[in-house]
Amino acid sequence: MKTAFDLEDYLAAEGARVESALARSVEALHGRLDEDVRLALGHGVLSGGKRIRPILCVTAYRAAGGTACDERIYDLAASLELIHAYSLMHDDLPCMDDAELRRGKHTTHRAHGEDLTTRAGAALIPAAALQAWTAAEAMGCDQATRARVVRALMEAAGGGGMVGGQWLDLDAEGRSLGADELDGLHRRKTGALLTASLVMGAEAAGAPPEVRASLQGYGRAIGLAFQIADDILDATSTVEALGKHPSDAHLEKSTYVSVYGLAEAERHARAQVEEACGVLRDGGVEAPALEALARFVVDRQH
Ligand code: GRG
Repeated sequence: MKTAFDLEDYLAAEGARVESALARSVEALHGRLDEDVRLALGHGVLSGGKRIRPILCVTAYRAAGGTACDERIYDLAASLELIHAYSLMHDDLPCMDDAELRRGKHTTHRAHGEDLTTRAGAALIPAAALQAWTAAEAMGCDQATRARVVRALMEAAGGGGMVGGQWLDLDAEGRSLGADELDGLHRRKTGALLTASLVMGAEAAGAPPEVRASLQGYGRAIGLAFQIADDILDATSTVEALGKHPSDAHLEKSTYVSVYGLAEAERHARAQVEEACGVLRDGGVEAPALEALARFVVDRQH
């Protein structure tokens, strides 16, 4: 059904521009990595996915008044996806989740081997930081802004963010977590990079502090909603529909569904979406695309 804001068209159009940026990122590494490492890297980066983090970044950039609509903002946004791709490649390795399927395809180590996947994932981290810096420079951001953009990305990827959250997650396998522990873990593991997507867009647009804060608050709320929705899908969907195996239930992890039950987890996710939209309105950020994306986070089917 068509609504005032056509999210389906938006996701298709923005997703296509993100795909082009990612292809440029992989191409730019030609000659800078062994070719077999670059091919494994290309597998991890270019094998699909919703591309929600770069799409959020570009959308936040526009909502904050950014006007560049050429390749440069997509190159900046794609740096987030390079970090996300590395995290999935490493997360799927035998020493972590030992997954065979991701996005309906063989995981990168199944296709290219553990050795190349480990190296390709590691190569993506500095590549992402450099790409964020170079793209922000090409957009005309001054040095202080460029530093804040790269810092937002690396802080979200690091020990206080995604890596730290993953650490807690690995540590918690086979153990029951309380609600606060679960929130703390996922605010880092999943929420930090999603929040950075909004912050990087705001920084690149030169947003005033109150707009930046509002976008950051929106990011925190949808970050949690995203993980709750992930856990709900994990519990209610199929390997075929999700395109990934194994599920967290198989790995005996605490999830929002195991801690809250299905109905309460759904209510919790929707409350986060309402909070995200409220934070935007309170900050005077009028962005139908961000409101639609917040709803997509919990309504998605994979
Ligand atoms: C060695 C401790 C240590 C860390 C290394 C592996 C790693 C860093 C981090 C893993 C973080 C991780 C797996 C987070 C999952 C976040 C998440 C909900 C992923 C699914 O994201 P989607 O739905 O995936 O956006 P698509 O396929 O659409 O891109």
